[in-house]
Amino acid sequence: MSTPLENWVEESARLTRPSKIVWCDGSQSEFESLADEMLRDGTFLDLNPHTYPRCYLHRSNPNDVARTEGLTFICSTRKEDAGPTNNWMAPAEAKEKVRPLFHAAMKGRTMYVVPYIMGPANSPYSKIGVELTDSPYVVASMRIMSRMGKVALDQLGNSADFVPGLHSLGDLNPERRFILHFPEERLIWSVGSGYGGNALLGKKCFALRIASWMAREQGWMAEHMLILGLEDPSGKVTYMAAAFPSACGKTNLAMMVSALESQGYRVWTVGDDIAWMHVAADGTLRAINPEAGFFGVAPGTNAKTNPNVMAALRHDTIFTNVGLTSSREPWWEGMDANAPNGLMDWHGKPYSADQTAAAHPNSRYTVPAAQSPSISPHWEDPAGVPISALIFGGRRARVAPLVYESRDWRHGVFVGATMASETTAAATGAVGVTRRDPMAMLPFCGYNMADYFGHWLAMEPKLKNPPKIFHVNWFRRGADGKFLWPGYGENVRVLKWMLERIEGRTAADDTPIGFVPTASSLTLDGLRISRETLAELLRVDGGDWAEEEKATGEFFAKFGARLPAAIHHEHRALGERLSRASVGAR
Ligand code: OXD
Ligand code: MN
Repeated sequence: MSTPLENWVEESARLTRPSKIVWCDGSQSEFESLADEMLRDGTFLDLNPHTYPRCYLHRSNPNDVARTEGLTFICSTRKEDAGPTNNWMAPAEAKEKVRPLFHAAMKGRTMYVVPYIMGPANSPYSKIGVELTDSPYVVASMRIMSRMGKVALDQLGNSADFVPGLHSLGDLNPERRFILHFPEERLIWSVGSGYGGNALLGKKCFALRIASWMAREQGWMAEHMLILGLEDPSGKVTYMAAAFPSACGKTNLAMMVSALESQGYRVWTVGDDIAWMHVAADGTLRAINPEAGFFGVAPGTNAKTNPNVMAALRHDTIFTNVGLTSSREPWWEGMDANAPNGLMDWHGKPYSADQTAAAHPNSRYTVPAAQSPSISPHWEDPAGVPISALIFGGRRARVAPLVYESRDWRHGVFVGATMASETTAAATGAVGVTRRDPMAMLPFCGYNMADYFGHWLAMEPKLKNPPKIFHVNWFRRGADGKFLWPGYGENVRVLKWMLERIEGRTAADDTPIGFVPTASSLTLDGLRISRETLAELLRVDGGDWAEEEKATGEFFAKFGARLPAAIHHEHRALGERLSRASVGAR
């Protein structure tokens, strides 16, 4: 008798017609033979074996360098279940349209069967997926990003309890590229792209889009959040999870080297992108990192912005679309001041200084999480880590202060739902376009976001001590357009304030938007920051917030009657607090 997995592999092979089927075991020797094959056909280039042992460079097709949100669909039976912020296709229509693209797509190629676990092996919170792919680069990347191979197959046994994902590079033509999610069947189809977020199906497709749907049904949370532990001088570690839209420094925060290390405050990394959070029997919220590696943006990464990852990626790392130096080392903008002589760009052409970039702005490193010096001793704890704070953040030149604490869980959900980030013209410091990105889940929520807010609200009664919810903004600018806050390792000062709020040990001002630190409650010793700068960082501007309140109302209107009443209520309450404060100020 064949197993459900064998049946599906067979059915998919009938459709895609590979010349060979290989079941991956995840071993080092399997990886080495895949790497050799990729070195032979040019998919991989080897890097300097002395300075970057067992590291490879992959150059993708130039039309395939990023997630393609416009080609990403939620295929729920009812359109309203996908909601106004997702692309939608009816399941039957989607299959009819995309099945022909899979037809004989693997002819002359190998189909790899890639079983994987999202989450630590043997955790009750982990889940199994199986990806069928014709890309050896995807196989090699999945081996870093998940617990892949025999370990997953052993855990699965004969069960049908896995998320199937069918992936083919197709012809890499964006006209024939589709990333489809069938949440009711828990099925993923991806064709026409080899890029990480489109092709490593465990990551955004399963661990966020499909998992968010499952999490709502099953009463847990699948979030686009890093997880870190803040150690205090007594050795106690408090865990926090944080959601930021892209380009807000999530990986850097998760892997931060603390500026307060001499005072005994240190940051441990549990995860840099995704958190699966469950309510444990004791009523605490426990988080696991479903991934096993970091798929991080390379440009801007250097010894100052992220020393831990710079140390991690010196061996056993795959680089994608970065530059290559004459000594066969990876290079990208922001790694050091000047491009070295003899540099090749990400296309493999000699780099010249009048070019915009040697590395693609979305070039990446794929590195095992365990290689980071900051990795938490508990990062693979099957029970997860207990979460005491949830943090939302965005890039706001104005409006949001450095940090504030929500009044309670419900207000915190509202704060997450109103999250936004700006594109700024950095050179002039001009304020750019604000993109609403609730909980940083806009591109990743597998269902109607109004229901998603409802799900967040519904978690509260299940939690004995709901985590405090904070909002941060490292990106506020002064009148001269310059950033007011130094960021990076100094952000630990803000985490320390949160810790003291959690422990009820520090002061805050009660403002219309929530609790903002008093000027003396932040630990600022060793940091040169003027009283005026600090005041500006913490200022809640009535005019800016009145505009913000209006803009969030317009965003919420998209969801119509499906928006939970509690979100309306919080929106109204904010408006009332703001008008009371402005009357008081007159
Ligand atoms: C993202 C990523 O795009 O993590 O958010 O790659
Ligand atoms: Mn992400």
